[in-house]
Amino acid sequence: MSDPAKLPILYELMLRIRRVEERIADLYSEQEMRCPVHLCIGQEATAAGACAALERTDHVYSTHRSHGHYLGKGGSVRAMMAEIYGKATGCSKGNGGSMHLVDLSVGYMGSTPIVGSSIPIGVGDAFGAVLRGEKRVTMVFFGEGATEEGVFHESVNFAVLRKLPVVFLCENNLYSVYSPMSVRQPAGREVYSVAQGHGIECHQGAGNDVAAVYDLARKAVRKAREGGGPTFLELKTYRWREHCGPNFDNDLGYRTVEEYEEWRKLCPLEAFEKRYLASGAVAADELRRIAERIEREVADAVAFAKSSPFPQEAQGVYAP
Ligand SMILES: Cc1ncc(C[n+]2csc(CCOP(=O)(O)OP(=O)(O)O)c2C)c(N)n1
Ligand SMILES: [Mg+2]
Repeated sequence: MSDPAKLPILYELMLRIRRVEERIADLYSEQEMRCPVHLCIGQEATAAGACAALERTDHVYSTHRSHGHYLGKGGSVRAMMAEIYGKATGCSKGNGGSMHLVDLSVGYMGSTPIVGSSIPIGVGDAFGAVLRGEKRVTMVFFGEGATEEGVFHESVNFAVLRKLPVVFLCENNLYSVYSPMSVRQPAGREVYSVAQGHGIECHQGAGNDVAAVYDLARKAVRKAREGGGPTFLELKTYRWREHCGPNFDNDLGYRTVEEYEEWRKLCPLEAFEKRYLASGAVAADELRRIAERIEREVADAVAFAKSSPFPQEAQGVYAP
């Protein structure tokens, strides 16, 4: 780990994502949240590690699986929860829901559920930053499924050609809905190797190791900021719950229980605690205080969301 002082914040970001999403899952059956939710439980380290390498003024683009990226970039727990409840106090004024979060004040430029669609928007944003002489870096999150879309290749090609300050961050959780890699891509071909064909610097890493993610992202962000151009990072991880919704779906048979259990053992939070408590890099007391603070935050956010009013009419999404 290149920056041990960052460890507590990495833990805090991961735990916040985990606990917020677990609360969403607990409350979902009340049917007060009327939007679909794509939970990233199990994948928290990619969002936390990558976003921690960014400045507040840097920009992030996200996908249908948006909560981790939003919270990682410093989005408000209250505003996200209220958005999922469809309330006027939500970060998208209650008109977006889980898949359309936005918070310009923290550089979270938006999430969209059309797979691959935010990639060219992020690249265009980076192009704009260069044209205006702004030192901003743009990080675009997407799943490995999005790399199967033409727009991904067009975007990477353009970013390489114009040496744009973009970090392409691919969260490879092995599945696109119920389809494993084996029915989508030739055996033995790594996702990053396809990106490499565009002449972009590529790295593959352990997506459940938050310190490893942070180190890879930090290098890529620094290079982008210094005018060195884009980087593609492929981070291997695994979603624990169903593709869409609060439940577990191992009974469906599209993946094996053995595979799930293997990845369950690679829990990013447990791995962090095991490693850094043992080494003395973080103190148990400090982690407990973080956990207590997050419990209070989550309870407060749910109460805030539930007690907030619904929007009067659908307005203000595109023009604040
Ligand atoms: C253009 C487009 N095609 C198909 C879908 C349906 N869809 C929604 S999420 C998803 C899976 C995407 O997989 P991946 O990019 O790996 O992200 P993950 O869900 O694994 O995080 C698909 C196919 C969509 N939303 N948009
Ligand atoms: Mg996937």
